[in-house]
Amino acid sequence: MNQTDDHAQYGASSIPAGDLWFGEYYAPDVRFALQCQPLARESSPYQQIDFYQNATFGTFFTLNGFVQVTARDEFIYHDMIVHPAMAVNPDIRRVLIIGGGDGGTAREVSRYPGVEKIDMVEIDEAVIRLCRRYLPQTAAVFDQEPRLHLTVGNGVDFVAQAADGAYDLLLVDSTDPVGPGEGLFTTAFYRDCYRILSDRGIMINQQEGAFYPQDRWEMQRAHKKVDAVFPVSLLYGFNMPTYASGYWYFGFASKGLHPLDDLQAGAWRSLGLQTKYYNEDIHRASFALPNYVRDVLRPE
Ligand code: AG3
Repeated sequence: MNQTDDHAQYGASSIPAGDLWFGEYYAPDVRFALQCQPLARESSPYQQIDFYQNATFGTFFTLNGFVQVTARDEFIYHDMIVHPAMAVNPDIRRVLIIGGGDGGTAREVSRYPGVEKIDMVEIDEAVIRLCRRYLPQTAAVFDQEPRLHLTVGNGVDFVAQAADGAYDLLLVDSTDPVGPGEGLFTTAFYRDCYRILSDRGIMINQQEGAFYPQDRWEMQRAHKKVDAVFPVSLLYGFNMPTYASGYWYFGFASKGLHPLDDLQAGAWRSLGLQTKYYNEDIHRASFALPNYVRDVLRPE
């Protein structure tokens, strides 16, 4: 199980201070661990939520024992979920974020003056509430951004009810396809995503890792389904120190726009946004996939 070591549950009096470790299993015999101070634990109707503090990575939280956000490396994930699509279509005005209850994705979208509305649907109010309290670095946007409309609800239903062509950009900032994130990895959901996007619309979705068997299998399943619905469907990767193997992927899907052929590098540069991970070279390079990842995606 992915959680704080059994022998080191917080609150247990026998634990010497400073010797508590959060561990996440990447495989039955492989575990990544962070020394931690517990900050909060809550079981919501959807998942178990834990917040911790680590000296190197700062505040971090896990859902069902899987690391979601750390203060130290969240900039990489949030740069990469937002900026590549914005650089391909600088005319994006209407954005829908599904999941992303920590606020990091909304924060990056909110940096674009041309964006007119940011709708966001997060299923778990507890994630939003706890991030507001413990992770203002990502969650402050909820109290600062007038273009943001936050709905606590089911993203699958929201997308099913949205009008055709209602959005220019969909950002699916989900957990893994087990638990509340499951419905966000189905063909029916991707069909609705296609339908509610404008002709120049883009969908970016969290698409797992390729190294460990469980992640690889989930990536393969997700990619197959997106690929069956969208004419353009590619993967791009980024270095994520606190996710399994240190490398993670997003899917780039669209009705026609190509992430490299249609890159508007000059237009994006002229916005003058300061980014700590994303740049034009990273944009291009992130779509280059190692052979073992290509093999994962190749239709049998
Ligand atoms: N969303 C979850 C990314 C996948 C985490 N999975 C894992 N560690 N196995 C992160 C939310 C950031 N806004």
